Amino acid sequence: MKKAFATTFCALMFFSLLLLTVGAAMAAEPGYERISYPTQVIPTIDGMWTTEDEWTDGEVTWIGTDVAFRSTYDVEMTRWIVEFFSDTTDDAGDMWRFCYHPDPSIDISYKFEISGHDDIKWYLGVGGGWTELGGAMMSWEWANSFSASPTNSTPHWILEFQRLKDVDEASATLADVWNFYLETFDASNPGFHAWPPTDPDDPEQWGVENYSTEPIPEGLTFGIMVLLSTVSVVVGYKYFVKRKETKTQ
Ligand SMILES: [Ca+2]
Ligand SMILES: [Ca+2]
Repeated sequence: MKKAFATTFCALMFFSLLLLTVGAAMAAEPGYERISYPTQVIPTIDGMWTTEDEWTDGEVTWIGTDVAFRSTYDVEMTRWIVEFFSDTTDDAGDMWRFCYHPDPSIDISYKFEISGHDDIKWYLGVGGGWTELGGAMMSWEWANSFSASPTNSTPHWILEFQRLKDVDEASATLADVWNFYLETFDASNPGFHAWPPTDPDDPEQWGVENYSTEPIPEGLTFGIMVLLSTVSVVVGYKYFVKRKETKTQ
């Protein structure tokens, strides 16, 4: 069993190094690298946990204790849920903001701002400036609601969104690894909640959105408050392997 464990650990370390190597393709904020796991349950984009297991296939990334978000990917989509636990008020000035730089090889970014929970604007960024884009967003779908969830029984604001990976009428195709920024704002309780807590106008200060080809390890599916580093994935997998070994004894 020790040999099997050592082999698994070495394999995970090698896999982790691969992730780090791929993730270094574009400059990013140090220490902000997260992982999307393959979609196990295709979510309904309705702005809430539609079923108890809808998002247990995505690892949790926390912004302090106020916000948590998860993501998954598959051949068609990248899919996301954001929960703003401390926002329990409906204000016209509330805002969700997310930005991404889809491909390290091109100088194009996108920014989305949802204000007052019903008005979305999206922007094209080139060389540090933003230009608002008009028209429908055929490749994006989003919804938010004021709901309780399996993670918190107190109703709070929840956002779900998803993006087609390869079909987009107006934006670039997603690379395997890309830079990402997320920010939430509660007008009743102003404060800066962002991942990373950096400049939303500078893609090289955003985090790295990486991926794993393996389903999420069991030990990472619920309630673990970790920053998603490569080390945390290795530790999580060790926990998973240990539990599996215990079950078979
Ligand atoms: Ca849902
Ligand atoms: Ca609010």
